[in-house]
Amino acid sequence: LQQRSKVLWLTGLSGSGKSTVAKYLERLLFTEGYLPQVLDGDNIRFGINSNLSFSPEDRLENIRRIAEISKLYLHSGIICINSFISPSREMRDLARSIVGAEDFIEIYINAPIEVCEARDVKGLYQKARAGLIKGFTGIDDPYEAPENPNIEIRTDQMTIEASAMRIMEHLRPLISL
Ligand code: GGZ
Repeated sequence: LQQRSKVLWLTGLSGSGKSTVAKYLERLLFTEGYLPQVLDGDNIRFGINSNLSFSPEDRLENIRRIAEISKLYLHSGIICINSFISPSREMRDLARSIVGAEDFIEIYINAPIEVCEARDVKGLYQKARAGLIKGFTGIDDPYEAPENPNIEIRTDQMTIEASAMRIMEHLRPLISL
């Protein structure tokens, strides 16, 4: 194996670009001969966590399980790229303590709420504004921005490619043997 492993934890609002950056970064890592794995709503919330809602308790349990899964990947040498809102510091601190702080890289995917709402890729902000979704992060549920992320990316000021490349540059010295 050509790599030391890490867990990359992407946090940010719905529509901030987390999953898109995660998938692009996965390709970059793969192209350079590393073994990455993206975890996001598509393979976790529709799979192992399909019994969880968006209540504060269930969001915490969502994050706890993802952190435990990430630890398994970490110990098998696979670079885990996680794309979850993880809206509170408590959740991200829990994830960090499960994974182990030395292997946990917190990445704030930051785009202003107005930008995320204007993108509204899945029409969820519109539904939240209309009251059809309750407790939507950034609308009627809080998002606590990281105070001291390892990396912060402004996706309203940078392309997806440039964002993924910045993360790659930060990561490369940490994972190459
Ligand atoms: C926030 C919600 C909600 C509520 C459904 N609040 O843009 P998306 O669709 O694909 O990303 C959002 C995703 C958030 O799931 P996470 O597992 O990342 O959340 S957390 O870390 O807080 O557990 C959105 C959709 O699910 N979604 N309802 N109420 N996002």
